[in-house]
Amino acid sequence: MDPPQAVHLGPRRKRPRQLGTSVASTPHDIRFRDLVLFILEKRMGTTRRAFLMELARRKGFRVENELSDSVTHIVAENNSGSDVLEWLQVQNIKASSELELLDVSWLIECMGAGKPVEMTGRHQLVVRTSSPSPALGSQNIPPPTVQKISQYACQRRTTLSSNYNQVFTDAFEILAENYEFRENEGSCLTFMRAASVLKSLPFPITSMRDTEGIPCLGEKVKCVIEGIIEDGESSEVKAVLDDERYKSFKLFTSVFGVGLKTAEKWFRMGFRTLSKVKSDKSLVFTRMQKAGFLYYEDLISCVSRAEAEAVSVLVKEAVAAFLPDALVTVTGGFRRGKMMGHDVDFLITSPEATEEEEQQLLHKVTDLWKQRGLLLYCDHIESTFEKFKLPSRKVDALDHFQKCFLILKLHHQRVDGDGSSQQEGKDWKAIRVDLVLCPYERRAFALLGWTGSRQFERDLRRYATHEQKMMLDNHALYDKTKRVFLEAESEEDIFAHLGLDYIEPWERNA
Ligand code: DCT
Ligand code: MG
Repeated sequence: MDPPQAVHLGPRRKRPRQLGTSVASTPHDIRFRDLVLFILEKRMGTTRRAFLMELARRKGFRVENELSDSVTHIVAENNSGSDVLEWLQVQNIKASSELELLDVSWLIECMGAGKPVEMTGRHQLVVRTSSPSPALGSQNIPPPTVQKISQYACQRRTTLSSNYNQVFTDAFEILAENYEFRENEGSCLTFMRAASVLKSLPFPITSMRDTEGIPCLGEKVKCVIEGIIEDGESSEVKAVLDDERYKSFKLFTSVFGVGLKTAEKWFRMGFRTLSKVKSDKSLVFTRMQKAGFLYYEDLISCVSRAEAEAVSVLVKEAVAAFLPDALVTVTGGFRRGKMMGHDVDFLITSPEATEEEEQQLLHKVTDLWKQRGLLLYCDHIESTFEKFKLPSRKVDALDHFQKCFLILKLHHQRVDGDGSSQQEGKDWKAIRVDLVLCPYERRAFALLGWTGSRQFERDLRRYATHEQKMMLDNHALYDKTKRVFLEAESEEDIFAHLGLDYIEPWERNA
């Protein structure tokens, strides 16, 4: 997880109210010239309309202030097709047969994708029949339901670029982390779910009214939202950031190999700084913690995308040296489009390898790096995978695939044309790398499981259990009603088995 940032809106800021009006005049380049949008204010409200207009323009859409003949798409919220036609009639405007009447869900999906998405039946507004309107085509599709935000992250699209509620989500993540440090699992989950749902909202919350109808926002959460709206900051979050225990746990768990148990122990022993911990003669450190201290500075400075790509080249070369047909895929945050990560995760699988070749691959790869002096830390976990084991019931269970947790030495890239030597002394950076190896026929489950985010994974499993009577983990999907394992060649197959719309990796940043 990325370290959450301090929440601060400055002293007693007034509610940011006139959202659209102040910014709507900024010119934007039009990228999609075939579409001319008009957003209906009726039942949507001025603020939300202004916000959506500005957002769409920023994403390269042409959006008209007034309805005119050039408009090709009308976007409405909480209106049926008949409502929109009635409104057009009152305005004395005749709807041409080319005019598309769409629910706001279409626009929101376009915003997520950064381009126009396909218009399907669930987006198109239908006209109540009795007087069939040839203008609107598709008569067989059911009327659009008002788009409800799902309580499951796997039914929401959460991209990185559009968190309009970061001031709230940062606050929730700090509170969740504090509850995690205090081993209060329930409250931790409450705030993580709240953060996750707000990350997917297509508008910023500016008043308590905006929270109506949004799932996962209980009383405790709403209290924090209210505090931030009114005071610009949360007093609870401030107290946590000042709390001795929180600060110590945050510091101690920033060391690779230090979990809650160790942090608790060091805190109880009265330690408050890492230098005091390191110099204490009575403490015994694990091999992992020793490496954690040794490469501390490198490991807390996050891995950039460029570094992840350089590591990817190293991994692909090494794997190909032993199993040329193996597929190597970057998973985790980088597959979801993140620019920074705390490590680089890889999934490796081979269609042709024998069981023995497969079992030896990761060992051969790490031996090669050891010979080349690139292996700073290595922990192999052997496979405990069994073909017919039912998927785990635990939402956070670790999988049974063979894997290794590594720290690799990544040499800095030479800058062309720059005659001077690299920075004084050290010309490399220590990078955390996870390699996971799975049987070829399980690659879709492993890929889905290792792509994350954690909240997305938790909700996929929760959804499978509670909505479909199925069991899902990183190895398999089991249908409890039919008592069969469902096979999958791709992530799309798994979503389809679960009856879910496909969510792209970059939309899984829940
Ligand atoms: N994962 C999981 N359950 C776990 C650990 C990991 O489902 N107990 C999945 C979810 C994300 C993926 O594996 C990679 O995990 P991390 O590297 O911890 O997360 P990340 O999303 O890649 O984020 P970061 O940028 O911090 O590495
Ligand atoms: Mg990762």
